[in-house]
Amino acid sequence: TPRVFSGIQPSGGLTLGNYLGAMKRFVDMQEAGSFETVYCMVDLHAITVWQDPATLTRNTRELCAGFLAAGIDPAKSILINQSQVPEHAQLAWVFNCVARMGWMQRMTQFKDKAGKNAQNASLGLFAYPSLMAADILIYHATHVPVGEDQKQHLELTRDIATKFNHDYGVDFFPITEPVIEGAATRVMSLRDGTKKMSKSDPSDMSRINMTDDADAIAKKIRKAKTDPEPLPDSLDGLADRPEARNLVNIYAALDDSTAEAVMTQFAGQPFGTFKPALADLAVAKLSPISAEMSRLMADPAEIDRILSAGAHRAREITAPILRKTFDIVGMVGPV
Ligand code: AQP
Repeated sequence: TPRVFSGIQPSGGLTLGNYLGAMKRFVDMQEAGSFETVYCMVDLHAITVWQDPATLTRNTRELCAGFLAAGIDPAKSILINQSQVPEHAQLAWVFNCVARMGWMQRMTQFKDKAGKNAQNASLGLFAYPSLMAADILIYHATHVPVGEDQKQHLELTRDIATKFNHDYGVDFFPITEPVIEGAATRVMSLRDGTKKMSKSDPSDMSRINMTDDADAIAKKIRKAKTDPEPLPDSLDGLADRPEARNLVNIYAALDDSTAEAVMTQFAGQPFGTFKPALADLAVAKLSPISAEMSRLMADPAEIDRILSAGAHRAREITAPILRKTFDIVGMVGPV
């Protein structure tokens, strides 16, 4: 069976963007059963930007609770924390020697995250896409469900696989396909319809956190930026209204529907009607997940046990692929 890999950083609390753009789709792929699914908390990626150690530990466990609460089943999927499967970082080193500086310099996420003072960004942040390529290819994964924002990194993963295969004259690493589909592959900030919803946005009002209670969710949706016009008659009328479009997309994704269907339901309605309906839907869908997350978080030892078991399963796949890579490169071994 073909294999799917995807990950989420424990760099803050989970947002609705991570849930709709990533986690919910991870669950769908697990349940579809046509892939072997590997899902990862990417703590090594998180530290490309400084993380308070105690907070990182907590965020990693909370993210694991989020995966489980959203429906990832460790009996069906391999669920791991990146640093507990050392082959990811080991393969990343090989890929650092395959990838070119110029490739990394073109990455828009690096430019966005490094900001004006790129000289002061960590070397890890610059090399981030090389580690991401290793995360995927250490499993020989062929399909990677991600949000729109990760498309460029996945193209780089393909470039690294192609160059490795070419440089060593092998057909070893597969060329992966991004899986970007659904109503909410890009959930935007509630304060600015042109910026993506993000864990690290300084404004908490810009995002819905998976741990927000019903009141917080309702308040954030009520205060979400919109324009004064009612919703138009059709989707075309939303073309220049990014904030309105975003709320329609969120509704559609939460309801497992399409933006077209939501427009049919709410055509011509004011936000005074649409926003409370969206808030009710969001609370109905998210509160069972957040309640389950708090239940799981009460027993961190159980979370650690699940992660440890996941790492053992993962290494049955990753250790042989790393050894074969080292053999191809000409490294003496095994130990
Ligand atoms: N707003 C979003 N809409 C749709 N998908 C999103 N993803 C993230 N934000 C949105 C998807 O979530 C997965 C994991 O992302 P990540 O944790 O690796 O980090 P990120 O993309 O950098 O997410 P954040 O929330 O913006 O984190 P920070 O603030 O730390 O950078 C990916 O599949 C991503 O596409």
